[in-house]
Amino acid sequence: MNALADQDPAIWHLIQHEAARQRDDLELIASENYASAAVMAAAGSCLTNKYAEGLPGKRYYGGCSVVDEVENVARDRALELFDPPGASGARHGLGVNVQPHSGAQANAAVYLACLKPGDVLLGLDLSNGGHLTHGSPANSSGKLYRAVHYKVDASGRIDMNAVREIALRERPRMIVTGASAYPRLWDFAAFRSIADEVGALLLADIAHVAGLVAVGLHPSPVPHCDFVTTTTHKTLRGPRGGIAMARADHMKALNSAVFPGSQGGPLMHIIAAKAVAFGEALQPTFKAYQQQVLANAQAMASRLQERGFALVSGGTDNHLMLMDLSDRAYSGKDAEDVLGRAGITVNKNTVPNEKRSPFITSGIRLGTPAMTTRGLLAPDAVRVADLIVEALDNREDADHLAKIRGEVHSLCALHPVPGLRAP
Ligand code: DSN
Repeated sequence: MNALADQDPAIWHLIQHEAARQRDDLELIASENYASAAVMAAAGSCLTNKYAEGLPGKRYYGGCSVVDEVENVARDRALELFDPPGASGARHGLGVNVQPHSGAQANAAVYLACLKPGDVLLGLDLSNGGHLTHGSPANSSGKLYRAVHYKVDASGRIDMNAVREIALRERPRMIVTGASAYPRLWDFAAFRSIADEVGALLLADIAHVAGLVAVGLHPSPVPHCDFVTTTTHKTLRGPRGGIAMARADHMKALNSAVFPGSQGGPLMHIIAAKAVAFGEALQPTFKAYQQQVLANAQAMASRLQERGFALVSGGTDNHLMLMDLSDRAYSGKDAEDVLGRAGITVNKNTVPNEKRSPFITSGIRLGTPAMTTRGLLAPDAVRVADLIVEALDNREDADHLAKIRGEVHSLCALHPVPGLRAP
């Protein structure tokens, strides 16, 4: 950082301000986390200088012997995490491409690998917790393919009978599981059975729950799916990025769809950082971390409900929850603003049967991965839930919000972010 401070103080100062924000405020955005200093060191390394189009051992540039090794380590560790040997010692034979720059790129590559324009894609509706890349008309997945959607039922859970009915009617070429805002477990075996019935391929986008899947705290899609994609930065706690995995018979098409199909040179510094993060996730401490992520989410969800707030689906099985503010006089956007003034960072989110625009919304999404990385425990999660309620109840009172912000900052100061140096 000294070189940056000397050469470009403007950017250096902005990075210091962002570091202070990340250190001082409480991060509850469910898709964010704090990468370790080791992950950030790899991401900030000289590997950023290297072009390496192609795959290890088969590149279009010279000088790739070192980055070949880096990419092989990343691939081996990813498979060790997501396709470890079972009780019999056998694996499911998955392949992995660690080059996608993001989860969206990973999904686009999967579609490119096995769909033709106009093919039917069935995914979870965006306003019911799905993701833009699962067939939203605003995304290439909804422009290139004929997207149809399943929704959650009145209880906020995916109704597999309804999914089957839609699949039988629409005959999708691909069914997509996964979400950005779904607090419950995915029944991948049930999706497999529907996919088989209609002759569809099955993709699991586990971007949100990848860390939980890696340690066995969420069912694994690997035995059931043709493709599995994930980001590497959410519960997995690595650098911003994506990976795409597939059964062996799809790997050639998937690799070509990543490069040259949809990307150019891989970001070797980020691939190195992914390898470091996968190495961290293979440590026993990572399972303890994920157990605490769940314990914190459950403590926070229970407390919010005790305090009279509705949660979509009535709780959570994973790292996130959705507060449903439909019955309140304020919107998700209002709540995001109020909590921001109290030092608590969240994002507004649509809820099922949303009546407001996606820019306003009737919900907020809360997640525990980042607060757990900084060492907060279940009693802290209960206190945070109380502070959220207190802030929302006193949303017009600037002094009260400032007082809550003080308590949030004190709590955060007691739990420094590993990887972010104190000022
Ligand atoms: N934007 C991510 C999230 O917040 O869930 C999904 O890509």
